[in-house]
Amino acid sequence: MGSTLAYKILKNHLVSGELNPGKEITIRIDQTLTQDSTGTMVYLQLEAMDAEKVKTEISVAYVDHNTLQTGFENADDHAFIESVAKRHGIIFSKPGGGICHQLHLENYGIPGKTLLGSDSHTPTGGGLGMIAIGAGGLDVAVAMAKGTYSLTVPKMIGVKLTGELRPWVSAKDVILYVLKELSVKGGVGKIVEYFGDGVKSLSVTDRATIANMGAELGATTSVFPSDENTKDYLVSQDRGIDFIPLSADEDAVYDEILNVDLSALTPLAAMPHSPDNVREVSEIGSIKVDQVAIGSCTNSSYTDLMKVAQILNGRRVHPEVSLVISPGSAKILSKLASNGALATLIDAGARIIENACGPCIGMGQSPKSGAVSLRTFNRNFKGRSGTLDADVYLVSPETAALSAVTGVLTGGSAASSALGITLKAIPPETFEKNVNFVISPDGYNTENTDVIMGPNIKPFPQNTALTDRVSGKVVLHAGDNITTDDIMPSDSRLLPYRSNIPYLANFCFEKIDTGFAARAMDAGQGVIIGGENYGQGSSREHAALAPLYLGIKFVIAKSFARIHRSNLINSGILPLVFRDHSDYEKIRVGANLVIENATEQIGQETLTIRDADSGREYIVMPELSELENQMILAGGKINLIKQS
Ligand code: MIC
Ligand code: SF4
Repeated sequence: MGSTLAYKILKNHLVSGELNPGKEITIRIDQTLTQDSTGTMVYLQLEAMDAEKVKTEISVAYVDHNTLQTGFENADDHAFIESVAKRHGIIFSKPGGGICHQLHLENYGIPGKTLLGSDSHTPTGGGLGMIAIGAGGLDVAVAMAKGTYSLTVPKMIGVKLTGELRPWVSAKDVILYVLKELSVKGGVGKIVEYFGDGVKSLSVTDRATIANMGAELGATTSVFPSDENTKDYLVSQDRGIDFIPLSADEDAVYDEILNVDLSALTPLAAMPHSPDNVREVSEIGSIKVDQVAIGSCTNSSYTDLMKVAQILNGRRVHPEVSLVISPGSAKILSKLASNGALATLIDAGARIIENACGPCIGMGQSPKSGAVSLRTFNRNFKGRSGTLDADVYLVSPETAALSAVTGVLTGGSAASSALGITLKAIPPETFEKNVNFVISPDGYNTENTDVIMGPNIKPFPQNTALTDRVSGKVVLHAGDNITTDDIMPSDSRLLPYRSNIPYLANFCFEKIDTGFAARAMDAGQGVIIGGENYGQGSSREHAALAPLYLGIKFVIAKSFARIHRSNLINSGILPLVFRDHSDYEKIRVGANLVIENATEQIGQETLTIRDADSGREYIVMPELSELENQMILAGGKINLIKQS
C-alpha cells in the first residue's frame, strides 16, 4: 500500500511512536515561527524553561499583529521579543516586513520540512509541501527548546482536484467550496492532502491560500505536492536551491476522498458569521457593500494584488465603499510600487495600509455600525472586525475588487464582461531577498543579551498539580462552535494586553456574556459547559490562560477543536467530552460539580462527575493520551517539564 505525502514527511521526522491514526507520536521540528500577539507568551515560557540556543534549524519571531502603537504596550512587546530572539538565536522580523505566513513562504519555507507555529494559519506552508502545524505557544516554546513536538497521528482526507479553474474563479473559491462540503469541524483530527491533475494548474500562492484556510476546517494541517510550480516559486524568491520534488505514492490510500472538479466551481462567499456558511455569489445577489478589505495571510500575494490592480485600472472605487488594502509583505509592496500597480490602486481610491494583519484581527479599519464588509480574509466570526453588528462576507480578491467598483456584491465572468473588465494572466516576477526588515541573531553574544521587559508584561498564570477531589461551579453554558475569539476577544483595544493575563481575563467571554469574569472570580473554582467544536479558531493560549486565571478547573463539551484542547491541557485544565450528548442540556449554570478520585479517573475511558446538590451523575470521557494524562496530573506542561 502506497503512502500519502503527509505520512512520508511525518515518517522522515519520527522520533518515537507508531505512525498510525490515533497513536501518539513525537516528531522532529525543523522550523518554528511565532508572531507577536502569541509570541510574548511563547518567549516568557521559553525563558521559564531556562532554555538556551534553539534546537531547530530555523526559528523566526515575526511582528505583524500588534503593529498599531497607540500606547507603549505593543512597542514594549516588540522590544521584549527582539531581545529574547537575540538571546536564543532566533531570527527577528521587524514590524512592517509583512504577515508571518506570507513572509515564511517567501523566505524560509522548504518542501519536506516540518514547521510548528504559534498561529493557527501556520499550515499556509503546506502550499510548499511542508508539514506546517499551528499550535499553542507553549508547544512552540518546547519545540524551540527541544526540537520536537508530540501529536496524535491524524487521519487523511484526500482532496482530488481535476480540471482547471475558469476565469474569475480562484483558489479562495476552492477552499470555500471545501469548507462548504466539510464544515468548520470536518477536518478535526485530520490532515487534508491535495492531489490529482488539477494541482498543476495552481501556483504556490494559490495552494497557500487553500492550505491557509484548512485551519478553518479544524484540520491539523493541509499539504500539497512539491512540483515544477514549487520550483518556479522558489526560484522567483531567489531560493531555487531549496527545491525538492515530493508527492504521494500513486497508490496512496486516504481515509476519505473529496472530489473537486475545479472547472465546475463558481465564485463563492462565506456569509456571516462562519467560514463554512458558504453560498454562490450569484445566489446571494447584489447586496449593498460598505467596506471591502483586501489582504491577510490568505489573499495578499503579489498575484492577488496584481489582479486587483488590473480590475481597478482606470476605474474608481464606488463612492459609498471604503476599499482598504494591506499587502502581504514589504517585498510585494515594493514590487507594486516599482511596476506602477500601487499608483493604480491609490488613483482608484484605495486606502493602502501597513503590511500586517490589520483589519483581519480588528487592528483598525472596523466597519461602521451595521455595515456589510467583504473581506478576502479567512474568518468572519461575529464581532471579529471590531464592529459587533457588522456582516462580514469572505470572498476572493477578484470578487472583492469587482464589488469595490460596483458597490454591490459582484462576481464571475458575466458580471465582469458586462462591466467590460477582462483579466489577463499575471506575468511571473522575480523577487530579491529583502533583509532590511530582518535582524539575524548571528553576532550576538546570546548568553549576555539582556531581556527587555516593559511594565505591561506580567508573569503568566500557572496551575498546580491535580488534586484527588476536583470541584467547581458551572459558570457558563455555551453553544456549538464557540471560537477562541468568543473566549478571549482580540481587537485593537485588547491586543495590547496579550502579555498581561490578569488584565485580559476581565474581558474573557465578554462578547457573549459580560458577567462571566466576575461570576468566575466569585465562584473561585469554575466549570464551563460547551457544545460541539468548542474553542475553534485561533491558536491563542490566552483562551486557556485567562480561564485558568479565573479559576476554571474543567470544561465539558460535546467536542473540542484541536489547538484549544491542547492549550487547555498545557494549562492543566481538563477537557472532558460528554458520552451522552443529552447531558449537555441537563447541566445548568450554578450547578456544583465534583470529580472524586480525579487522579485515578482521568486515566480511564470514562469518568464520573457528580452534581453535589442533586446527586445526579454524568459520565464523561477524558480521552487523554499518556503524555496528556501526565500533564494534567502535573498541573500543566511547564510543571511536567520541571519535574523531569
Ligand atoms: C487569528 O487569526 O485569529 C490570529 C490572531 O492570527 C490567531 C493568533 C492570535 O490570537 O494571536 C491565530 O489564528 O492563531
Ligand atoms: Fe494575521 Fe489574520 Fe492571518 Fe491571523 S488570520 S495571521 S490575524 S492575517
